[in-house]
Amino acid sequence: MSYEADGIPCLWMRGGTSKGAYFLASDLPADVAERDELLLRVMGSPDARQIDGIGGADPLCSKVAVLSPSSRADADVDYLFLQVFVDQPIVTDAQGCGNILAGVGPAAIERGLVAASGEETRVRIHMLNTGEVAVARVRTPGGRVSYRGDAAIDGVPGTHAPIPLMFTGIAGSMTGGGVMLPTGRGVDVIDGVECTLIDNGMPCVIMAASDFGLTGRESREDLEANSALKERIEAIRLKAGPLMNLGDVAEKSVPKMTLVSAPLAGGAINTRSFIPHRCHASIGVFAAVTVASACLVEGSPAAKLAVLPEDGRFAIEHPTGAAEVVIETEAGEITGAGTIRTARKLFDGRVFP
Ligand code: NQM
Repeated sequence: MSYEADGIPCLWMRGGTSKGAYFLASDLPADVAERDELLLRVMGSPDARQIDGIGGADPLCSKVAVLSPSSRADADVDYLFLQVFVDQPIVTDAQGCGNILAGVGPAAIERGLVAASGEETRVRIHMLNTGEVAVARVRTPGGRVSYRGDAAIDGVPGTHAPIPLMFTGIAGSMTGGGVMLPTGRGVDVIDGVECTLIDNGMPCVIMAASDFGLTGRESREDLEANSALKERIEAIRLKAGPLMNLGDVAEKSVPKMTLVSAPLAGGAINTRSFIPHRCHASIGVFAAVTVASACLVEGSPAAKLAVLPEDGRFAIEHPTGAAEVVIETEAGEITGAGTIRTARKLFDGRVFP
C-alpha cells in the first residue's frame, strides 16, 4: 500500500465552528514524524493560502482528528487532536479542541468504531491530548447518524442536530496538578498587565481589553491588523508559558490569549481570543469553559467585568455571537462543565498526500 498512490481514507467534517480532517489512526503512519510530514502535505502547509492541500488557510480549518478504539475501559473511542499550523511546518498535539470534538462521536459511528444504539447514541471519548473523557450524545435514528436538526450555534449558519458534550475533571488539563490556576494565584502581573493564568480545559491567559486601550468590541480583522497589539500579547504569552508549566511555548498553540470586556448582549462576558496569533472568529469550546471559570475567580480581570448567570449557563460573547457553556458547582467548587455543539459530515473520500 502506498499513501501517495492509494490515498488515505478521510472524513472532512465541520465540528462546531471549526473544520477538519478525521482519520483512523490505523490509516496513518505509526511513526509520528512521518505522520506529521504527511499531514502537512495533506493540509498544504506551510503556506498562507494552503493552495496545495485541503486546509482552509485559517487555523480553524487546518485541524485533524485521529480516532482509534479506546485504550480505556471507561471510554468508547480515543481521540487525538492535531493542530496543523497554516504558515509554519508545525503539527502540534499540545492542545485539545472542543469544536473538532463535536465531530468525533459522529465520525466514530460512521467508521464503525462505535455501534449506534437507538435514537441517540452516547459516545464516551477519551481525549488523548489531555487524558480526560468527554461524553457526547449523537442522534442516530434508524442506526445512522443524523446531522439535521433544529439546534443553532453562533458562528455557523442554519440549524443542525444538537450534540451535547459534557466534561468532568478538566482542571489543569495541560498545566497539570488537577488545579485550574497553575500559579496558585487568580492574578499575575506580566509586563504591567493583570493576567489570569488559568486552565479549565484549555490553557488561557485572560486580560482586560481595556488594559490594551481597546473596547473589546473590535472586529477580528482590526485586531489581526494591529501588529503592535499582537507583539505585546505575544511577549506576555512567551512569559506566561513557563509560569503555566507549559515550558517554552514559542512553537505551541497554547496558551490562548483572551481579551475580556463587559458583556454587550445580555451574556456573562465579552471576549476576543488569540489562538494564539490569529484572532478567533468565535471562541474555542474549552476556551469558553475556561473563560466562564475565570469569571468565578475572585478579583480577576474577568470577575471584575462579568455579569454572573444565576443558573450556571454562561453566554460567552465573541465576534460572531455567543457560546453557551454550563458550569456546575458544588459548595463553590467547579465540578463539571458542558456545552451544545453541532457537526456536519461534508465529504467522505481519500486524500492524496
Ligand atoms: O478551545 C480553536 C476551536 C479552537 C479550540 C483554538 C477549541 C477549544 O474553536 O476547545 O475548540 O483555540 O485553537 O476549534
